Amino acid sequence: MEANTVRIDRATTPATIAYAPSFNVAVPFIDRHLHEGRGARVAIRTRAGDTTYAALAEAVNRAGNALLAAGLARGARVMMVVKDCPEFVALFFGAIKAGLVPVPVNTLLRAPDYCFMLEESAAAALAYSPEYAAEVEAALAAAHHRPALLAVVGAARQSAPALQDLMAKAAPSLAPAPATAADDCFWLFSSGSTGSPKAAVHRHRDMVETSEHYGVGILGVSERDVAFSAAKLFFAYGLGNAMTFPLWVGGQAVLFDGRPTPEATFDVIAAFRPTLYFGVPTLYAAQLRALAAAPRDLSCLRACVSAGEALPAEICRRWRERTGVAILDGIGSTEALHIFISNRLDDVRPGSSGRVVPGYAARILGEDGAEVARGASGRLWITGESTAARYWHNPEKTAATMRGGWLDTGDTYRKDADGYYVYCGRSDDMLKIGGIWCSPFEIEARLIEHPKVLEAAVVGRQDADGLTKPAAYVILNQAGDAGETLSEDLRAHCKAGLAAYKYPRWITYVTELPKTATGKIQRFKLRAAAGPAGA
Ligand code: 3UK
Repeated sequence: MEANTVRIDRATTPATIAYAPSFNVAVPFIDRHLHEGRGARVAIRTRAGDTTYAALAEAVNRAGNALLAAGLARGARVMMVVKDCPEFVALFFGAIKAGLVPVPVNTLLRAPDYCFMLEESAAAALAYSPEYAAEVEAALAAAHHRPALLAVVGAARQSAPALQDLMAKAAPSLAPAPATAADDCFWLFSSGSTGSPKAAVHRHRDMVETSEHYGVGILGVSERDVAFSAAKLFFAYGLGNAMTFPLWVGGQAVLFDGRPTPEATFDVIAAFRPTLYFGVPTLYAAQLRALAAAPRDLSCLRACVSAGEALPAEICRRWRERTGVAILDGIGSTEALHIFISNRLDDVRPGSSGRVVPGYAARILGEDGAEVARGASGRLWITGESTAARYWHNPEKTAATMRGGWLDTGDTYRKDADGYYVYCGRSDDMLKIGGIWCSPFEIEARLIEHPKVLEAAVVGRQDADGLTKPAAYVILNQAGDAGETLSEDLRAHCKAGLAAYKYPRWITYVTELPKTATGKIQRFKLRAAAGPAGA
């Protein structure tokens, strides 16, 4: 096979995918479209204008050359704190084409998070959008590691040149660095309940596998599709939705750099008329409320997708009733790269994650490690060709989570009599808030930093939409300080020190916390006390 090509046979289920022995994935995602005559076609649309496939391919080359010009060596990491924009795509694929490893990270984080990620990745380059300069530059000042290259995606700053200027000076053509389908390609950080985030190391083939098995196989994405994802590109979910899927089939991506409020997402849909829309349950719930107040025309959509956390059956039903379009709930993960169990266009079962996506296999294991009987719940393990090879520099976590090609999701699931998978909760204390990972330990640590707080415990509680949000139980140094004024202060304190979505929605003042003999907080007791819904 010719270098950097992939042969797909869609007559089989799942599709059969064969890679050339020499394979750099930037070529089939970007350059292939020029050979297939799509150069003049629009690849990316934004409020600022359109980018054709030809312009994108050149931007990819220029970004790759700009990184190489700074002396970056093969395999060096390029950390990206970049909003959704065409330069994100140029940097991501430019790095890959140049033999470097892009590491896009959550743009909602704070300086200490970025400081850790800089040191953990020993990033040789760091690119950031000016919107995040305060947190990123504070992280740079604190970090024990300094990238060789800093670049601002936008106007130059005192501390860093503009990526666009570096790209303008760089050569417009770039030969793909030699690689294979199984070589390291990019990283994505994933949070754990304790300790620091860990970087899942993905391979060149992983984006091809997700695009074929879920993108083409389940969604039927094609050249005619226009994809819009409210979930940003730095999430594995958004990366697939609005970058890899459309670019795989020669379709169009709509990139929106603002905050995905219901109004803003509806305005984007009205302006660009996407065929595919990707959201998270919290946003669908808010959008339903907005639609009840003022109807919007969503007739351009042929499918909606939800992931990140379980979609309550009621939201799924109400969305279809109101819009006429189904929401396909599916479960994916950073480690698997995208969705591996999903509902289908012609088969939506509200309250279920659907069935296994062809190309993946799933097992539900009991405490004894054996598969449970049909209908019983257990721990969900999955396998497929898109799963991360390992966590960076973390052999213990890798060994515990990735075994013989199987991945421990950490989720409890049951499979019903018809083969549909039903989510039953996490096997650990981790929370998903608006589809984004959130560790209760992190919120507790922040609360305890407040001078009035002695101890704190955080658990998930369901709101009126059936969606999980953090609830805090707090012991004060002086019980008399309790009250709504302090609660407001504690929420502000959390928003300032943590990614804003992590603040506790409910604060209850208590005089003791349930603990084990060894002093560990018994979160299950607090969860039981909190109960579901409302309050
Ligand atoms: C939870 C769900 C119930 C579940 C993701 C689509 O969410 C993604 O990746 P993350 O690494 O989190 C993975 C964990 O999130 N989860 C995700 N989707 C669902 N739980 N129903 C769902 N539909 O705990 C899972 O283990 O942030 C989602 C595509 C790519 C992704 N990375």
